[in-house]
Amino acid sequence: STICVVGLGYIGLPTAAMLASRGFDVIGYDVNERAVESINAGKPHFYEPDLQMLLSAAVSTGRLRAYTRPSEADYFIIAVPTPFRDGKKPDLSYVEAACDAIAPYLQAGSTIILESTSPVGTTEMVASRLADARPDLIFPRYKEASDAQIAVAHCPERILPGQMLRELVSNDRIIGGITENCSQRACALYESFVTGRIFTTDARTAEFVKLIENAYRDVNIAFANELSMICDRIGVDVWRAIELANKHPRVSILQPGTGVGGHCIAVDPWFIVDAAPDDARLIKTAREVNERKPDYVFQRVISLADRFKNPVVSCYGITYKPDVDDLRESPSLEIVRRLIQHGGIRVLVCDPLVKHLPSELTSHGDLHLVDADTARQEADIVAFLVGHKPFKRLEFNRYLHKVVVDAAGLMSKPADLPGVSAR
Ligand code: SAJ
Repeated sequence: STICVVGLGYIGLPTAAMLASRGFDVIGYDVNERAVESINAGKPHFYEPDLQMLLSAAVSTGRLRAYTRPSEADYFIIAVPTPFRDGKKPDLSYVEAACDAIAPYLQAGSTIILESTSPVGTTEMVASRLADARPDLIFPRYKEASDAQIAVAHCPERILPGQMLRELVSNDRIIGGITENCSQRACALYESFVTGRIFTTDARTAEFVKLIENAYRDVNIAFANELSMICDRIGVDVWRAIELANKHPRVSILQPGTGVGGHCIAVDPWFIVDAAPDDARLIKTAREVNERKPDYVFQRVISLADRFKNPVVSCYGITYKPDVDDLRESPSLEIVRRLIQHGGIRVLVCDPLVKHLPSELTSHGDLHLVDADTARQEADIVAFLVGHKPFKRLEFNRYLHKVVVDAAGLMSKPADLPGVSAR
């Protein structure tokens, strides 16, 4: 079969490369010319482990080609952004543009799969928008059995940045068709490469399931972040406390940090709040707790910095989470940004995963990327923001005489090391 992947970003590109490696004929479509060029040269336009290798193989065998226009295919997989604009409304313009772009290329037998995380009702919107554009084809109607020529289904992506290629294949998947037949037709594709289980449902349920997966994580991280702020106040090591609480067979608390970054977990819960503002109280509050956390960490650093005449603050880690190079919506980067804007502070950044600091920061500020030793030697205040693996091997004895804000729990000793429980 031929597959047209619409949107060659963080989800679309790994998906396209993986499908090509499985022998599908894959056409990638993206409006970004630079991304298309780089993909056709076999180079991903972002870092993800093993993607480079998979992509260059897919391109050199001719199984994957990228274009700035779609083309005819048996399957269309839509993987475009679905942002939440200005804290107000879900922005479905990329999905709408994707529909408008592929409509002329549909033919009897085409299956359209929306992978983008979407507010409930979006898959129905996709089906009716395409139906309007192509009155010559028979489209499925929601929950009605029909003799539709076209199938439309939602199959929300679930892959975790950092282990996308493995999760693309091994994760269980949810497929929600406009009709049962749509689900079955989408299933046929996913069955060919997914080793996890595939569950079918209706489109609205599938949309909601994806949203609650990320809201679940957000609420649970908010719980951990709230605990961390309470612990600062009462003088308890939150990391140790959580570790010990998690020894209970039915307790499994997540880790606090500088806040929740990335493009998904900080966005998707708003789709739920937007759909039911009076009822989604816990979900909304969790969002607010997590949104407040970068400011909370920033204020703690500032209150300590104020004790020094010309304070030097060394920030360890600026990515949105440990062990990735991704700076999108990073709460730790936000803290660095605010420290620079505050003025009067020399800010040093140590992040072994980041090659260059964003120009937005280096242009107007005294900001430097340094190694861990320099960061320690120069610092009046050390701020551990992200728990990258290399940081876990730092010699923390050398940091004991520094003023430390440890938002990543790097200096907290595990409770089950012999002897430390008496500390
Ligand atoms: N975080 C914490 N404490 C934790 C876990 C995470 O503070 O215990 C923070 C991270 O540092 C990061 C943010 O939360 O800033 C999100 O990180 P993440 O690893 O939880 O998730 P993402 O955004 O990288 O990917 C999520 C995943 N969703 C779930 O695990 C439910 C992934 O499976 C989805 O495919 C992805 O969102 C998506 O695209 O929706």
